[in-house]
Amino acid sequence: MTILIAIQGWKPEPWLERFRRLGTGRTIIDAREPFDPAAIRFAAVWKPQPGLLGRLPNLKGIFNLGAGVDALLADTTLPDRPIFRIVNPDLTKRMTEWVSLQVLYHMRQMPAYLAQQRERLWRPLPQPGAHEVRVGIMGMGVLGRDSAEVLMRLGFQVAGWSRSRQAIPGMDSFAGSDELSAFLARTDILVSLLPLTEDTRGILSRDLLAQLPQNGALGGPFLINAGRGGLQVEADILAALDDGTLLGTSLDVFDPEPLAPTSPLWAHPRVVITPHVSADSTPDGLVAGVLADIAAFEAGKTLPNQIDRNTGY
Ligand code: NDP
Ligand code: OXD
Repeated sequence: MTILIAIQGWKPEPWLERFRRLGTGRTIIDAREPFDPAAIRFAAVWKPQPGLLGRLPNLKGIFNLGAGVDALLADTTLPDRPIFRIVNPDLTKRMTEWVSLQVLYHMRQMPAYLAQQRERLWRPLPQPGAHEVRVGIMGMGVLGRDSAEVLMRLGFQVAGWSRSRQAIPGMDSFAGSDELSAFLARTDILVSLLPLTEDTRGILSRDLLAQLPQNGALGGPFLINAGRGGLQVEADILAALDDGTLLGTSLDVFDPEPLAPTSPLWAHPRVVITPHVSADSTPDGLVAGVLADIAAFEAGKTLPNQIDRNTGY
C-alpha cells in the first residue's frame, strides 16, 4: 500500500528516511515529487498544501504527524476520510517536561533571581511551597492529564478543566463553560493545553485573565500556553502584564508563527518565549507508531486517536 508523505513547516527528509526504513513492503511517496494520485491509499501529513488531499481518489485515511489538527481541518477541500492524530508517549513526555519547567520557573521566581544575578545581588525571596500553589490545566486530554499527574507528584494543588468531566484521583475536575469561572477563581498558574477550535479561539482573553485570583501564594497569577497561538489574545496578555493582572507568562505558540520581530512580547521582562518547541514531533519517536496505526486501520481495528471533525479535535 502506498503512503504519501506531505510535510510543510518541518524538514520532510528525516521523515521520508524513517518511513522508508521502517515501512517494509510500503511504497513511500514524497509529495514534493510527481506521483500518481490514484496510487495513494494513506497520507502522513503535517500542514499539507491545501487541496492536496482532496485530489487523492483512493485515499483511505489521513495520519496527522502532530497532536493538533487545526491546520489540517482549515483545508476546506479536505476529503471525508478518517483522520488520526499523534498520541504517543514520546510527544506527551516532551510536553510534560516543558509544562513542568515553566510552572517551576515561575513558581520558584527564576525571573527575579536571574535579574538579581545580573546585579550580583544575594537576596533570598520568600518562597511558598508547591502545596500552597494552585495549578489549573485547561484541556485535560492526553497532554493535560500527563502534566497534571507530574505536577501533583511535585506537590501542586492541581485542577483540570475540559468539555466533559475528566476525573483523576487527587485532582479537582471542572467541566464546561458553566464551571469555567469557578476553575479560574482557584488557579494561580493557568496552563493551557487546549486544541484550537471554533469554541476555543481567543479564549485566553482579558476577561478570562481578570478572573484569576490576585491573592494566591505567589502574589498574583501566571499564564502558560502551549496549546495554540489562536487561543490567546496577545494584546490582552500584554495589557494584563502591564497593569499587574498577570505576573508573568510562558508562551510556546503564536498566531501567526513565527512571532513578528516587532512584537513587544519579545522584550517584556516577565515573558518567556519558546518557538513552538514544547513537544516536537520527531521521526525517531513517532514513525513506528504511525506505521503501526496504519496497519491496525487496514486490519479493520478501531483506533483511539481518530479525531471528531464535528468537535474539531
Ligand atoms: P486531546 O484531544 O487529547 O485533549 C483536548 C482536551 O481539550 C480535552 O480534555 C477536551 O475536553 C478539551 N477541550 C476541547 N475543547 C474544549 C472546550 N471547548 N472547552 C473545554 N475543554 C475543551 O489533545 P492533546 O492533549 O493531545 O493535545 C492538546 C493540544 O495541544 C493539541 O490540540 C495541540 O494544539 C497542542 N499541542 C501543542 C504542541 C506544541 O508543541 N506546542 C505539541 C502537541 C500538541 P474533553 O476531555 O471533554 O474532550
Ligand atoms: C502538535 C504540534 O500539534 O507540534 O503536535 O504543535
